[in-house]
Amino acid sequence: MYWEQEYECMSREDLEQLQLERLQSTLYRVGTHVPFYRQKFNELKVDYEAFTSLDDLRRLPFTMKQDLRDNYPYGLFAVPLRDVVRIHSSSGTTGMATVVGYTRNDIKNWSNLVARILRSAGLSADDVIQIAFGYGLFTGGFGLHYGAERLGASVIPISAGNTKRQIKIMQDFKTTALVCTPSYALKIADVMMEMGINPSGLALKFGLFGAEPWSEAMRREINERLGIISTDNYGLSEVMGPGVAGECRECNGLHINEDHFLVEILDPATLEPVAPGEVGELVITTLTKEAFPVIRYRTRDLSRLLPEPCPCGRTFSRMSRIMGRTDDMLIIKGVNVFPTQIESVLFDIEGTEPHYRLIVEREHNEDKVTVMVEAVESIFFDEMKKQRALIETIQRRLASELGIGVQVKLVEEKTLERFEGKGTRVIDKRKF
Ligand code: DLL
Repeated sequence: MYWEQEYECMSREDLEQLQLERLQSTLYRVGTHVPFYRQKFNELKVDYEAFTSLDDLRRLPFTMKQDLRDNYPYGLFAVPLRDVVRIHSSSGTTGMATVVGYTRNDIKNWSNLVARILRSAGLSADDVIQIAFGYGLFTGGFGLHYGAERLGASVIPISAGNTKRQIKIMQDFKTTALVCTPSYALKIADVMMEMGINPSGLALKFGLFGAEPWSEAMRREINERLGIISTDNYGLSEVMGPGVAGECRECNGLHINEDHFLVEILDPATLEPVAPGEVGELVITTLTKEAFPVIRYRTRDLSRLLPEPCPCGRTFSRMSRIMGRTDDMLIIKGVNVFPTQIESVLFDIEGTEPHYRLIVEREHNEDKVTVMVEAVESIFFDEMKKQRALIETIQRRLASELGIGVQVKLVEEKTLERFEGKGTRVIDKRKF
C-alpha cells in the first residue's frame, strides 16, 4: 500500500522538523556553492545560518525560469560536473532551453519518489509498465523508467510514438499499466478503435498520466474508453521531473512529496500566501537535491491545497490537479479563461469527441474565440437542425461556464491533429 510509510505517513510535527533540517542544509549548499544564490542572499541580507523556522522561508529570494536561462548551462549547479551523473534539459517551448543535473544520490531519490507515486497509484512489482513518454532530454521517460524499475515492475521502455506498435506490444506483452501524457492515452484509444481492438481483451488496468494539464472529464473519458483507472502525476524538470506529486487510489488530488519539496501557494500578483485552500501559484523549494537545488522556484502552475485528510492514510498535503499556468491563462475580453475549463465543458456534451482547438483572434479591436470541436460522424448525416442544436448547446454551456460568448465550429472526426507528447490546443493569433 505504501512505498515509504515512515515518511508518507509522518506526523506534521516530525515532517516540519525534517523539512527545517533539510532546508538548512540546502541553504548552506547553495549559499556556499552557487554564486547566484550567494549574491542574492547578500543583497537581501539573508543570514541562512540564523535560519531557524520554516516561516523564515518568506524572506528568501525567488528563482525564475529566466535565472536558469541567464546561467545557462551549468551556472546554477551546486556540485562540480564530475559529481553529476545525468543531465536533462527542458526543450523550452516558450524560449531558450534550460539545463538541470543530478548526482548519483539525486537519481536514487528521484527513483524512490517516482516509485512512491507508482505504488500509491496501485502498482506493484507484479505490473508490466509500458512507458510511452519520450526518452531523451525530457525527464518523463527516464524519470518514470527508473521509478518503475525501483518498484521492481517489468518495464517496457517503448518511448512515445508509433501507436500501432504500442498497441501490439500492449497485447503481446500483457501490459498492465500505461504511462504517458493524457493526450497520448486518448490517441492510443482512438487508434485501438480504428484497429477494431476491444480494450477489455487487454491486460491493461492502470494509466499514470501527467506532464500536461487535463480535466476530470478527460479522466472519465480515458477511463471509460480504455477500461482503466487513471491517476494524475505532476512534476517539472527545474525541480526534478516527475515525482514531485501524484495521486493515490482515491483519485482526488495529488500528494506532494513534502519530505523532499517545500511547497508554497502564492498569489501570483502580490507573491503573498493565499488563504488556505485558495488557488495560487505553486512555488517550490527543493530539500534534498544536491546537483541542482532551487530556492522558491516560481512554477507558474496554478493549484490549491486540499485541506481534508486523505482516507488513504498518507499525511502529505494534497494539491488539486493543475488548473492551468499563469502564462497559458487567456485573457479574453478581460475575462480570465483556462483551456481546461473549456475542455471540461466540451467533454460533457453528448455528440462531441474529446478533441478540440481554441483559436483566439483580435478583430476590430475585439477578441474573438473560435472553438473547433470534433463531432461524432452521425451528426453530419443528420439534418442541419441537429447540427445547429449541438452548436447552440455548446455555446450556451461555454457562455455560462466562462462568462463570454464564443463561436463554435463542428469538424469531422479525426480532422484535428493528435498528440504523442504534450498537446498544444490553443492558437492565440493576437499580437500584444
Ligand atoms: O513534464 C515532468 C513530468 C513528466 C511530469 C512526466 C509528469 C510526468 P517539464 O517538461 O519540465 O516536466 O514540464 C513541466 O508541465 O510546469 C506543468 O505546467 C506541466 N505539467 C507537468 N505535469 C502536469 C500535470 C515534466 N500532471 C510543466 N498536470 C509543469 C498539469 C503538468 N500540468
